[in-house]
Amino acid sequence: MKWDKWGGFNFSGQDWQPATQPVQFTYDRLGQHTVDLIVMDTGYLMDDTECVLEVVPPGGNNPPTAQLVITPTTGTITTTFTLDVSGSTDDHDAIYDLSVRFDWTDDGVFDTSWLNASQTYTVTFHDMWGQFTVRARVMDSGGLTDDATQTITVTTPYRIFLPLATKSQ
Ligand SMILES: [Ca+2]
Ligand SMILES: [Ca+2]
Repeated sequence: MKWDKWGGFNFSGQDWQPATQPVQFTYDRLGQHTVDLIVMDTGYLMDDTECVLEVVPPGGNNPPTAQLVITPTTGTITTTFTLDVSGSTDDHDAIYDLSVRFDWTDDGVFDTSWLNASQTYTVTFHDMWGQFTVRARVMDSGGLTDDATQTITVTTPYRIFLPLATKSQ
């Protein structure tokens, strides 16, 4: 039996130990950690499994406070908007331990995967214009979240003429 407390299925350098022997791990990082286990029988057949544990600070984990800054707040369909959530805070996690995902038009469907909150991201609205609410969801290492939104205005650099049908009487 071998254990990997960091969840990488990396058992190198470990000796097989009897399955009856308990093991103890100490973590120096808060948050969720995956623990892997591989078991071998006397016939050298193996199986593995994993589970997730969470290390919480004394007093428990509190959700982060999300902050979203978009520059500029008004642009055209060729404008590159820069999104910055690095002002978000958490009681125990540093900014690079926080994750963020964006819903560009606040339609309830997030448009990105989880990204590192310490970096800035950009978006361009090529084929949509109007006023949008951009939603950023910030998640701490314990899986707790907070949302921040900002409204931006995207205009077309040219006028749109809708086809006009007149009905003859
Ligand atoms: Ca927290
Ligand atoms: Ca969306």
